[in-house]
Amino acid sequence: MASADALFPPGFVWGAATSAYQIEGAVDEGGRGESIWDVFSHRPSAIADGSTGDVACDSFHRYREDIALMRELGLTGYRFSIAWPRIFPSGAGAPNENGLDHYRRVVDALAEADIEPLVTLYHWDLPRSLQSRGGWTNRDTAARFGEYAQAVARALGPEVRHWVTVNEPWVAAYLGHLVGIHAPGLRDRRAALAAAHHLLLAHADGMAALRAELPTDAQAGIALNLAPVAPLGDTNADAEAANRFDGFLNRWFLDALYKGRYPEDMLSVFGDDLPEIRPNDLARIAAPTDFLGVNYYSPNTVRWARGAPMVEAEMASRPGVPQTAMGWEIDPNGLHQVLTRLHAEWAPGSIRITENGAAFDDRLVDGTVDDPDREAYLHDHLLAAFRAVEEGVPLAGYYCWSLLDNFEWSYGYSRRFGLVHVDYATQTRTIKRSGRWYAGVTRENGVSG
Ligand code: IFM
Repeated sequence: MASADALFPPGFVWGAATSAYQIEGAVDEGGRGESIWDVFSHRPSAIADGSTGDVACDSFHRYREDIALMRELGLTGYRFSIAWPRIFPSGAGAPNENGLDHYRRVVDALAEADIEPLVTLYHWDLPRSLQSRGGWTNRDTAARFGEYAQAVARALGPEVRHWVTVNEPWVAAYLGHLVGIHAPGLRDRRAALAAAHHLLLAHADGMAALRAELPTDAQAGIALNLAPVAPLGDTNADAEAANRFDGFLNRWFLDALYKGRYPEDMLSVFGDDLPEIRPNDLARIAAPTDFLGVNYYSPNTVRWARGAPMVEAEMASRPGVPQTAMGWEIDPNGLHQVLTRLHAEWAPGSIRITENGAAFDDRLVDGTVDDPDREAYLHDHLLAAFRAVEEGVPLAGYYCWSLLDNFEWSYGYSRRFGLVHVDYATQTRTIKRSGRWYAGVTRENGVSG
């Protein structure tokens, strides 16, 4: 790559992200208990290709090889998650030192490689035993999460400076409890709303535990999946549906976290289906954080759909807009919109793009993967992020989703997001063309225009 003309601020973190269930495998090792994803992925027809995360990328054993790849990519940051059931195999009691030791080793290896860890505590693998007590529909699960956060912070706190409590509460609540295509596979509006509130309470309890355990210079926050929402047509019905969808996806979480209240319009949309919200809940949820994690992939276009669950809106596609292999529209401007709106309306003190990337139908041919579409996607989204930085958005880091091809939830291994290709039969890793290109970005601290 020629030298960059979109140069990011000094010290900007260039990273890649993964999550435990998507890469680790080794589900029966080190005293790990079962998670809701072990149960769900083994259900017939739950996963498109019939696969599970039992082996995944085997990163539990191959983390040193993966960290060597990170070095080749020139990463300065790595976002990964802790498997809760490795630490609390049955959800409560004493923490499992074997599980903590695994992550101590990972963090030590990252330190040797001079790569800053960003640890996510909840990336969807709730211990099965907590699900049998109601999971996220039970308010008590937030308190269990607080204990888990405390145990992990106590073990890794001196070395790990950056923490995410909960990843994408919207996805965990709605895909897991309303649409039923993620664990635990429920289809129940009240369960979904309860889960959404309790996941935010878990964030609150997690933040309190992190603050109590970590050195004062540690930084913690939450990661939200955010997107601009636009109506498909020019009718009032579509415009109102888009506003409700925006309330459901973006404003519900951001107003709670940054304004200490849920949006009035959405309180009336959800009505009596909301769970108990106690007087102090919102003040706890809005306790200050150090940064916001933004996961952005695509804008959302919606149209009014009478009777569609939750907000009477359904997703649509704009004709002629290119899409990734997920069927998600490619629109880098959406990232710029998300970042500038966040800065204007909720003003987080610091932002990290904790996920951004794309699935394409990659092919390994003669030992190489030529993926110009992913390179273009990343290039254009980085330029969009750079524009936001120039306009004053306090962006401190970017983590590409994902370091490796991995278990893409209900799609199994049929969707590839990695900078690094994984041959699942042999576990051979191959850096893709986009990975080589990203190594140039991390080296130059920027992109050329
Ligand atoms: O793979 C997921 C990740 O676990 C959470 N955010 C979106 C990614 C792509 O679907």
